[in-house]
Amino acid sequence: MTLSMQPAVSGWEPGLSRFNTHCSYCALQCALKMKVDTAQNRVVKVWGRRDFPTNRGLSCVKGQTAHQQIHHSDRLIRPLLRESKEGTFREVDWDEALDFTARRLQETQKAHGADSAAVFGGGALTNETVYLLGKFARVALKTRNIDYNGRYCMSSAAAAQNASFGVDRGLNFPLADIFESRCILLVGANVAECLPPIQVFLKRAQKLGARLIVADPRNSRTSDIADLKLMPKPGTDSALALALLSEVIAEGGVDEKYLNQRVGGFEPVLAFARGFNAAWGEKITGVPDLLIRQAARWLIRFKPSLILTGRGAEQHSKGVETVQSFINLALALGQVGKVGGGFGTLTGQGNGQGGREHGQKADQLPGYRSIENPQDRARVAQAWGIDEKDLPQKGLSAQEILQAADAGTVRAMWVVGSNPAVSAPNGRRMKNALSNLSFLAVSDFFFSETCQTANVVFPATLFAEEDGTMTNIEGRCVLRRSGVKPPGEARSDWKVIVDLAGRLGAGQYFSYPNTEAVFNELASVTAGSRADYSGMNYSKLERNRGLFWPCPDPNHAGTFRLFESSFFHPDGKARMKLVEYRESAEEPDADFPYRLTTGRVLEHYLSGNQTRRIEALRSAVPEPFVEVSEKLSRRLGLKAGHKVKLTTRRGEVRLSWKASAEQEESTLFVPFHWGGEESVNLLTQEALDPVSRMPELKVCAANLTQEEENP
Ligand SMILES: Nc1nc2c(c(=O)[nH]1)N[C@H]1C(S)=C(S)[C@@H](COP(=O)(O)OP(=O)(O)OC[C@H]3O[C@@H](n4cnc5c(=O)[nH]c(N)nc54)[C@H](O)[C@@H]3O)O[C@H]1N2
Ligand SMILES: Nc1nc2c(c(=O)[nH]1)N[C@H]1C(S)=C(S)[C@@H](COP(=O)(O)OP(=O)(O)OC[C@H]3O[C@@H](n4cnc5c(=O)[nH]c(N)nc54)[C@H](O)[C@@H]3O)O[C@H]1N2
Ligand code: SF4
Ligand SMILES: [Mo]
Repeated sequence: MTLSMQPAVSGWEPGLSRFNTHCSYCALQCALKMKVDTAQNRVVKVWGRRDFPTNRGLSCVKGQTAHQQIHHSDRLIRPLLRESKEGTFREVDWDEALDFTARRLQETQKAHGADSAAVFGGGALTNETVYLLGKFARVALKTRNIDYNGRYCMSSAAAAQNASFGVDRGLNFPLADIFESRCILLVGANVAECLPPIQVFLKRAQKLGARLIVADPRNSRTSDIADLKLMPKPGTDSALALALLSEVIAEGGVDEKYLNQRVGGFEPVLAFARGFNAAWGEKITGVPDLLIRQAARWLIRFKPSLILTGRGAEQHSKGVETVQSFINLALALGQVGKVGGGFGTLTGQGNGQGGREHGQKADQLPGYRSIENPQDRARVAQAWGIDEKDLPQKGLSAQEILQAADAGTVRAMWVVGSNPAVSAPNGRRMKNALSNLSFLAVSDFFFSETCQTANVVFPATLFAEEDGTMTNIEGRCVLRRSGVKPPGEARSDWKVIVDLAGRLGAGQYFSYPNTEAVFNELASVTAGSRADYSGMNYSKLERNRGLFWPCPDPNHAGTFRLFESSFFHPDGKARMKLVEYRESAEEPDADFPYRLTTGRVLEHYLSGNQTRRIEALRSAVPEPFVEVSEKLSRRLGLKAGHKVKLTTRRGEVRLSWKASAEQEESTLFVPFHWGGEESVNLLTQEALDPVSRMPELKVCAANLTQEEENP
């Protein structure tokens, strides 16, 4: 495979070359250029590419330091095999690690059935890896149990968009469309810290005349620039959406012509919403009725108006309903499909979008095909050269796989690109579940908390060490080029999949010279599907700065906007869904009077296994904290510099605290980027959304007390 290395920079910097790549972290997939000292195989400089339309030269502190991972002394460079119960490991060669893994997987499956082995993937993996991982689970391992960390991330938004629009592409339009918006409502999204270039774009949109409304129980860095702040109690967003819809109806803001032409099922939803108003909304959400009415008026008056949701609205046991209730609002306003208006959801992980399209989800086959649909099954089985009857059925979701490990029905697992020991809710039980497995293999480039319970650890390559494609927040598939050689014996995930498949006797289905060949197979398997990549190839992706799916033939330029003329349901219409407000799984009570919510800070990424190792990021935010409203901190007599004790029905954690001036008073916020005794997931709960199987990561009942001893 040729690298996109360019020749040494115009002669005056001998031994230096440059290559184009994309950031290792979030869904923006900021386009970066890296300068490499070729003799040392070292990246010496990084900058954002101005010619790339998604980030326009911007990048955040994580992207700017992402290359420090490459040369980090903590890199895993040889496979590790556990040699004792206490968790000591020895380095082994690849053959030993792979032979051992294949043998243990086979022994487990022989004794306990095919589904006793599970695969747990991630949204940071390339499309090629995700595609192969899904194929590996079904064809080589023959298990139905494969799922991924996107269950904790995009599953509610995805299920809601599928139900309402017939397809799920996080944003159904290019990001640059927000410059056309005149009103933007962000619900439970802190883009200033999580997707920082978007904060810059929002400011620009404001300069161009847009009003920004932010719904967040906290005073986030994003709400700092809001023209209107709504601070709902965690878990009450669907009531906010219903109150907004009722006010839009009362103000005459419903676009009836649009509804008649483009939407099905709206009459009962509008009739139901008429029974509510802003005063009811205030009772449930705590947002003053005046502000709810003002927000509704802005959404009507300042068009195009756009609604965007983030995990704050979605990571709930009613996440799907909540997203649907905001889609109802956007449809009633007649905005979905209009440039600068409508509805979208902000995908989080680097390949959170492609990761849910190409088959590592329990219910999905590549191209968003359904594993439960006979035609879809037949099509994919034929492409893979297997009998449809041999294709396993739908399996367990991510949290349910871990629960099955706890129960002893899943006994062997391979985790690729996830750190559930930190990121899964009800952490103590989940750690037990991982230790309960009779065999655990983990692929990572840094030794994670999940590796601690592994029997085998495979050293993986990093973003700049292997070519592959990622599908970004917009639905734009981009080619991420490599420009440095991996350290030691680190091996790309896709190669490890191929190696293991061979050892499991399925080598004939996994014969690829490089990732480009994998991509070409993926693209052809998706032909005719909803997420159709069949008109894409590596050189076309590179020439076009990525391509939006569907892209059904080689001459197709990609689909920038999905819903301009129709939706993806057979009648071409979107659907409204009647959503009644219901309470969260745990509401505050006398023992646990507050609402604990969780999320992120700018400097750290997810379970923190990557960013806690980068000095500039670690020192900026070295430890977790709980953010408390100023009022509550005074009421509780919290002492500056002293730790506090945060308790829920699942456990307790000691933390520093910070006061926040305006925060909704019942809300306590903790970032989740740390493991061990500092992990906020020791406190979170497992209540799952009935449709998406998303756990309720964004709210549970909690108590907070001052710790007596000094810090
Ligand atoms: N720096 C950084 N950036 C990241 C990531 C990271 O870990 N670190 N992760 C990436 C990933 S995978 C994701 S999914 C995205 C997540 O991006 P976001 O969804 O923006 O991130 P969160 O901080 O989880 O939550 C957003 C906001 O929701 C608010 N919130 C909490 N509960 C509720 C509620 O009930 N209702 C409402 N309306 N708001 C609520 C929180 O106060 C928080 O400010 O970020 C991506 N980018
Ligand atoms: N309380 C609480 N919990 C949450 C959330 C929350 O808001 N609150 N958010 C949830 C969300 S949205 C998400 S996305 C999940 C994420 O949860 P995790 O899946 O645990 O997230 P990461 O930390 O990205 O884990 C990825 C691991 O794989 C490694 N890795 C990264 N890229 C690759 C690769 O290409 N190959 C291999 N082999 N390894 C790789 C990293 O070093 C890291 O150890 O957390 C969820 N958990
Ligand atoms: S973390 Fe996200 S916003 Fe920051 S540089 Fe990387 S892709 Fe861009
Ligand atoms: Mo996520």
